[in-house]
Amino acid sequence: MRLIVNSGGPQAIEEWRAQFRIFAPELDVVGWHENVDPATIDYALVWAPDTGRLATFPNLKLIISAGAGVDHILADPHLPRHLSIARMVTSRTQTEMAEYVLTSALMLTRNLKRVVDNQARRRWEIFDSLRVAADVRVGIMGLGHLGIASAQLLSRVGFPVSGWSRGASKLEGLPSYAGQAQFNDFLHQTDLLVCLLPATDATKGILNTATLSQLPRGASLINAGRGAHMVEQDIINALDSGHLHQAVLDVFEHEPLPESSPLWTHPGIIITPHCAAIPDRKERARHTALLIEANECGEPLPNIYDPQRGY
Ligand code: NDP
Ligand code: OXD
Repeated sequence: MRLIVNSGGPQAIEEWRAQFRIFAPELDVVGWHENVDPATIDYALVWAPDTGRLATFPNLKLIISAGAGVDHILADPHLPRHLSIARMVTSRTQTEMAEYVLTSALMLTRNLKRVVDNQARRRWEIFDSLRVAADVRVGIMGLGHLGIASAQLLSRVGFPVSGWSRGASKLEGLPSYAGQAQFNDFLHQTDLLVCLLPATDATKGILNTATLSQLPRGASLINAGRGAHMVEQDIINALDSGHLHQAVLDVFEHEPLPESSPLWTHPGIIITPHCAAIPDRKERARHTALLIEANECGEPLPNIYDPQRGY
């Protein structure tokens, strides 16, 4: 059985092979850059495949996303639509994301960006009043694997947490809101908005002026969903007007974020380079091996992209 891997570039292929030797020694692992007979490919583990390449594998059985999102795969207009796409969501992905959101929430709560900027200017500034987690109501957009894990961790630390999703919530013991009808009610009671939505037609540009203006003045934002969720100029305008206090942004419309982007130098923005949750190759090889084994046995696979829902 043969797996083709497009994740981490040619320099990563030897590590992928080493990991698969542990978790699926029978698998023949080839790199995306290698010249192989397309008819011999059974499985593909991919991040952003070149347009049309997946369609050249006539015997492909399953596409496995190297990440939790699939937007980078769906972007291919020649994608073989009859094939299932498995999303890479592991317990490690959930832990990494939850800890990213917690770290960011605490940085925003304690105004750490301002402290670090002050250090660069040798400025000793004491803030009048300190906030603690219990003072900051966190609202999480998207209550899937990552939203729920983040909600649970933040809640354990003392943040009052609520969530918003498309359908009925799975947030046990915490307030939640559903659908467009309850969106504004959700925003009105949110001091720190966290976006962990998938990129779909319905969520594109959702972090815009209309949404942000429903938050209480002085609220903050964390976006670790996708860059496509943000109207970047609307976020800058909300920060400049003081309606939004600060933002931690991990994902961007164009990645890497271009050097010319005004987001880099905005005093109210902390930028991280799309690194909120990246399980290591060992974890992803282990998960991929389990998926392939289950698929070969005809068992149902977890976290399959649903084209009807769009995520
Ligand atoms: P899931 O599919 O498990 O959950 C998605 C959640 O979003 C669900 O609660 C769903 O609602 C909700 N949702 C979808 N569409 C809408 C809508 N139109 N309105 C309201 N709610 C909506 O996804 P994951 O938690 O596994 O991942 C979420 C996203 O996180 C990924 O798609 C990816 O973009 C991003 N990500 C970012 C990473 C990073 O490093 N920055 C790493 C990994 C993922 P319902 O519960 O009703 O279905
Ligand atoms: C993912 C990501 O989708 O890293 O896993 O963004």
